[in-house]
Amino acid sequence: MIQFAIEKANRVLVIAHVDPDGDAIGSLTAVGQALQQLGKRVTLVCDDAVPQRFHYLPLATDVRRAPHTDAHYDLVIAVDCADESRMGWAYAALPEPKPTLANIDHHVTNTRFGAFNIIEPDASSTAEILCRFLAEMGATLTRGMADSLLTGIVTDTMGFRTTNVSAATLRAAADLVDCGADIADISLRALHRRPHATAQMWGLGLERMKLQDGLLWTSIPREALRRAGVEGSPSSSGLVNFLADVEGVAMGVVLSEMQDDDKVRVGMRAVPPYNVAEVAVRLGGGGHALAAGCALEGPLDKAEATVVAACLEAIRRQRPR
Ligand SMILES: [Mn+2]
Repeated sequence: MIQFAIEKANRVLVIAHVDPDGDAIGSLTAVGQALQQLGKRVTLVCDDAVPQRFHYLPLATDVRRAPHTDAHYDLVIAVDCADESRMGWAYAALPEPKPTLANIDHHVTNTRFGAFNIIEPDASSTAEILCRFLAEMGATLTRGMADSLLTGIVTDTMGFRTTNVSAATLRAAADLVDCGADIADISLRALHRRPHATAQMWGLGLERMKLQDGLLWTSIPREALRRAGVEGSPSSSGLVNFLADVEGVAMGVVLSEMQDDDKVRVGMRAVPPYNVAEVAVRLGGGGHALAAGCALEGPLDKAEATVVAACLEAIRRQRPR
């Protein structure tokens, strides 16, 4: 039982996935608050920095980029990670033998890599799973935890409009609002406000978009970002959602070169009945039927050719007759 493992543990390491989104950070900080309430020593880690727009969440500015090297952790909890590699160096760099690993996630592609696996593919978000699980752990819901969990639900459901939003999702969200979470404020900060760099990235992406047989995609070179003075690696998730919303589109894709390594980040969205999860998995990534992603080796034009061929093939095969 995972509850027993948590009860027994003194030091707990909680890891959110690389390139974190609102569900990753919301879940990470909610588990952190709950564990602190239970008297545990907690370290929260994510390989990549917490995006500025989530800094209003409790513990968000305490999230580290790497575990403490001198600490002995009794338990590792991965949140919102579809497979082991999504935890990045935070887990890979832990010395052997590694601590017991618990895996809490809602991705249908989850590889069940933990000793404990709480995987609910029907849940809208990892945060939705945690609404129940944190109570089972013995934690009492606080305003801060409610803000974290509602941020996870609101962002992963794009404001309660994805196909996996159920009555259970809305009931869980209602409980969080009852506990004081401000849904309008969270929606504005976590979903709609975006940095200027992100708007610049959209500009570069929209300028380069191409349409073929129901696939609308764009590919953004590192050099273009640099010329435009864009700092860091702005999230492309808003742009890829926008592409998939265009009339007549079956799949939207954004490829972007990372600023700090040679990888090409690929975000994919599908419009029902199309499915991008299988394309992402085939390319070494993962995700959901309607939202998935992967990271490919460069150069950018080679990655683009691979992704475009895989998506066009999937669209042909999945097209309803
Ligand atoms: Mn998620």
